[in-house]
Amino acid sequence: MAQQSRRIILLSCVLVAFLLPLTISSFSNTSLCLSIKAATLQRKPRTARQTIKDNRRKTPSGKTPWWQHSVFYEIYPRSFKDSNGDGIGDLNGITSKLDYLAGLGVDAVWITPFYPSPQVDFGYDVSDYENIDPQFGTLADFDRLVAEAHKRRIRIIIDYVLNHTSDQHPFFVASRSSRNSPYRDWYIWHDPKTGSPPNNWSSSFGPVAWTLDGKTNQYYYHRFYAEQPDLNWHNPAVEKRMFQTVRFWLDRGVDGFRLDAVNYLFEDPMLRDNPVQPELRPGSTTEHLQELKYNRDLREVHDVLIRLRSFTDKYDPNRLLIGEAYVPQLQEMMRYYGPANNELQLPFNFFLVMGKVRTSLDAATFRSVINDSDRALQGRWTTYVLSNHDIPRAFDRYGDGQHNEQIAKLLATLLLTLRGSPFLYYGEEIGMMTTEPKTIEEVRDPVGKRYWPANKGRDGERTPMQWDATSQAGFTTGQPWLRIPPDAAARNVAVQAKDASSILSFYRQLISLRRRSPALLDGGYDSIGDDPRIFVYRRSSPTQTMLIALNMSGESSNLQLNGSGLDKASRFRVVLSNQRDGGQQIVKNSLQLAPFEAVILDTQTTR
Ligand SMILES: [Ca+2]
Ligand SMILES: [Ca+2]
Repeated sequence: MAQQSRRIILLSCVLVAFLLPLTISSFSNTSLCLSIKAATLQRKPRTARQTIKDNRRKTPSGKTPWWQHSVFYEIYPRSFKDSNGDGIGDLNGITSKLDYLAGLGVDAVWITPFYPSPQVDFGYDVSDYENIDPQFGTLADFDRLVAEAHKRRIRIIIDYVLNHTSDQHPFFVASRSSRNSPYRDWYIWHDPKTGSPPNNWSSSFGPVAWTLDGKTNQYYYHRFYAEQPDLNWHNPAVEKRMFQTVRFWLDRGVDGFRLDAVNYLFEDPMLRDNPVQPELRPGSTTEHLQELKYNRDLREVHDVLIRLRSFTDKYDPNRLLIGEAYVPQLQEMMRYYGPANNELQLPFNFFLVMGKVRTSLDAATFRSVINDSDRALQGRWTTYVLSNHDIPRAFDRYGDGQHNEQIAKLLATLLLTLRGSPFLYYGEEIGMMTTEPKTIEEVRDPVGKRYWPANKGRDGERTPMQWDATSQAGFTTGQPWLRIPPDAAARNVAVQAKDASSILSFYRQLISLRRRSPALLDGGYDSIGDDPRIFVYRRSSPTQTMLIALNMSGESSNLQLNGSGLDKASRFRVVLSNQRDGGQQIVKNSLQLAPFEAVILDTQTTR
């Protein structure tokens, strides 16, 4: 669950706050009978049987970690491929498509949560961290997925929700059963303040972050839904137990973790009120009515991340930690690398999906955001993301309705040639569109059900993968959990695989080019010039220089190649373009770019 979408729904939270109180039903009191897995966890022997051998490349500066050369691909498992006809995608479905992913050139797959869950927040409310929800398969299916992926040199990243559990997790069931429960202090409980919540903290999902539990007459804290109580990370037992789960999955061969909402792990123990700043920004919604001074990005978060990194490094330094922390400033993102680069290897960089650049295909805006990002990084490695399970697809956000195919290829060029690891979102490679539900009856995302019609939820960007032109797009033989988008008969993998000019073929060419280009893999980044229509940048390694020019306008525009400190090379070879045949054309001085043309020029061979 991403903070960005949490922000999006805030307005609707305000709207419905008075109509639909976020109360929770009372749960059964049989909690003491439940077994707590903490005490019974069996540690599996550590094994390297499933890991991929270190395949780091040599670079002049030494070995480069695998994730720095990897193309990542996010899979929303519910929507990728259904293997058993129940209409819901599953782990065996993913396994059946590994050859496709290998053919595309994907190096690592991030799978969003598949754990047992009441699905209040579609899997981000976990009721058992060491199992698979039956609708997605079994642990044996997971092991097979890892083994088959590794055979194809594809790494597996799983989602890990550290901030909160489901309210049906045995830890919370025990915690709420009694003030004297040994698990009471695993969550954040507090007495009412003269009949009111303990402080003014708001929830991302609307309005109040505290819910009163009638049985014990105390409030518990939940940054998100009331059904997602926050764990108390001040309690060392919580950290110990959650790290055990990390080991559980490392032992199963996972190559890394994407840590959900990781900047919310800690709260001020004194529970001080957040400063209220109604003027914080125009159009403010509940979250922005207060500065999250006492419940976001606290120093203690970094202490845990240092210990977690040490934990995974000790296990195997090739395992990766990626963190989801939507933060408003680049400087805050930088803190997640750690004071000695000893926290996350890859804090997510969301600055291409925040603010003006999120919807505006504009050269000056992209140049500014990417330059700022590159400056702040000071050489550290980053990620770039244009779409994910919480954000309407880039295809629609930037498409002008006339040149969408070319724009999709231009965006692909950007994503795969920047200095950072690209994260593709499933279906992006065929230009899948955001298809919102038309009626509330069609809505499946709990967010959309709760806040319709002010917020239609995130079903639109989670529609089933479009594999072929059959009636259910090859996604399922049954009834799909979400309607297949109407364009699936024409826009699908099977059709595009046969078409050399398709978006899919373009992604394949780009990924293949990136794989064999030292400049695109490891080179430095410099933005060039200030053309209002063409975003130009250079990627340079000691042995190769590539020039990337993206015409982000609907007008034909002239790219000046000489002068302007562009490059000393006088001749350039067009390696790849979304609108002309690459590979042969040699250009000098200048190049006329078609509307939304993207070109990659090689200056290596023509010096
Ligand atoms: Ca299924
Ligand atoms: Ca928390």
